[in-house]
Amino acid sequence: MTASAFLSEDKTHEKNIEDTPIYVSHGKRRDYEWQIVWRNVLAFIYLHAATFYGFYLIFIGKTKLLTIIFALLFSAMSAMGVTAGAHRLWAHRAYKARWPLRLFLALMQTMAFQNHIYEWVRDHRVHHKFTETDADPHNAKRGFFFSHMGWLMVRKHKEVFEKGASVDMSDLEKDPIVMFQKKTYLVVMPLLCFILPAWLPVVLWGENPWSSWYVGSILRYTISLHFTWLVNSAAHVWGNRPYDKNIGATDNKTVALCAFGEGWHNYHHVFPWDYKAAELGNYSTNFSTALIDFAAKYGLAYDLKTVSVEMIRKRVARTGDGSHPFDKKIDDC
Ligand code: ST9
Ligand code: ZN
Ligand code: ZN
Repeated sequence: MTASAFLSEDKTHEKNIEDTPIYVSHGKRRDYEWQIVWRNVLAFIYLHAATFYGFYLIFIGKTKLLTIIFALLFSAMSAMGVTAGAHRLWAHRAYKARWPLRLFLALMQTMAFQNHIYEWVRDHRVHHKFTETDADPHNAKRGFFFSHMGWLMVRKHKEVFEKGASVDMSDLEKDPIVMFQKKTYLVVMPLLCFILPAWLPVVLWGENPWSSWYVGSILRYTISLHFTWLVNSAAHVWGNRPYDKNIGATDNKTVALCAFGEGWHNYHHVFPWDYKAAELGNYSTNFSTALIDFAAKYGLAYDLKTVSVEMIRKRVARTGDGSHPFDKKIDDC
């Protein structure tokens, strides 16, 4: 049989190719070809080169200890804005917060420059609703690099827009603090995320401007981004699945430590409304819970939602991978 005869006989195959908008070409899906956003690529190249220079300034002793401590504290505060604020409060409504706490968290979240709350929450809700599908903005099925940071350097998959439109954002539209942050973000964010941390060390303890910029601003920001991104990459690959072995998200203690309690990601995907975003562990692996509990003590946070032990036990027995302490107790009997 000649090749042309073979093709003419294989009508179904031809039809499938024509009818299917997404096809495999040289082992790659066409709709996965990256439409690179060079502005972001260049920004990330600068951030990483400048971060290495920041490390160099530390290693050659050109940076004051106070600046390093300041960078750590600044990272921790901005992380709280993301974890306790954008994530647990605004994306998942896992607790309620009075306006002074919401204002504080919105300021901290602005210091973190991970997009304004509205955009952050929209992407995150879409991630939960369509996890590891084409509609997930950082679909872990597209590889570690894509889910870690690659997704911020390319145009989004069309399914993110199409299916993402079904996500209800009306609660955020009713929050004046969120909408004010959205409106003023392009002015306030650079001031809080880059200018303030570069300026304070210079005026407060006479740091040289180079160290202040490269360590206080840039290095601090880049490391915080990577720690956050680990939740989308590492905690969708490595770790245990004590609550649901059928999903990609994992419980990963290292990520929990780096991301202020957000690494218990298998639990979080199964019970996203729990304000602790974890079942086990203590404050040392979950600073964000410590902050919410502290705020609750003073009435600033309230209606904290969590999950009953019974419900967790049932879920572990039904879909867990056997790594939960409950399973170990059963084994011991
Ligand atoms: C960053 C975010 O790093 C990190 C998030 C991590 C989340 C982790 C979660 C885990 C828990 C928390 C852990 C915290 C730990 C903290 C520890 C710290 C020590 N649904 O986006 P556009 C529509 S950001 C529905 O421009 P393109 C919408 O109409 C880093 N609709 O798409 C939109 O218009 P508008 C810094 C959606 O053109 C329109 O499409 N930031 C959705 O494809 C266009 O949207 C950057 O690097 C949706 N989900 O561009 C900037 N999405 O907004 C990166 C979009 O007007 N971003 N639409 O309503 C960009 O430059 C672009 O977004 C792009 C895509 C190039 C990536
Ligand atoms: Zn996830
Ligand atoms: Zn979440």
